[in-house]
Amino acid sequence: MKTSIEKSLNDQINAELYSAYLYKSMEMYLHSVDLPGMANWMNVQVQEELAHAEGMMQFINLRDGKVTLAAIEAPKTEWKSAAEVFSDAYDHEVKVTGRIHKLVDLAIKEKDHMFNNFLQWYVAEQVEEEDNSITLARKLKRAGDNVSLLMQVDAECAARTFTAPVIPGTKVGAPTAP
Ligand code: OFO
Repeated sequence: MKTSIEKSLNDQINAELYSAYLYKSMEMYLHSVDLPGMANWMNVQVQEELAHAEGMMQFINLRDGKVTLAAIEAPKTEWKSAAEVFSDAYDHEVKVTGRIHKLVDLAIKEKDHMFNNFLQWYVAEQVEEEDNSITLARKLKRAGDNVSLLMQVDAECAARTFTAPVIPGTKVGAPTAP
């Protein structure tokens, strides 16, 4: 794998781990304001982000590259409301989408078709990542200070469970051999 690709993918691993760290911080904030369902939703999101990073690490290893872990930036720790949390999550996902698209541009520039093919799962995943957070951000904005509506959204979020995503070409989410 070319050095430029190895470096950019290592940077993206750091960004995915930062996403996990940011969502963990959001989870802790939501616990602190007694919204355990939304905290659960964020906990699932943390696990998703770790799976995204793991898939990239496995891809680098498969291509005989080297994963180099770097410091993870400290996340924001306070928000004004749950609505602000999910609105921030959406803005963050839009940024991540932009980063993934830049990686695709690099794969095309370097004519690395394996890398491009690998990235397409992440391109598709970002549609869901953006939609999940904007849907909740909108619901919470509509709920405003209405406690019963807020509790309704919290109950919905409590039902979210983690299923490891299946990332093609990696062992992430792959069924274990009998
Ligand atoms: Fe890894 O997709 Fe969210 O950040």
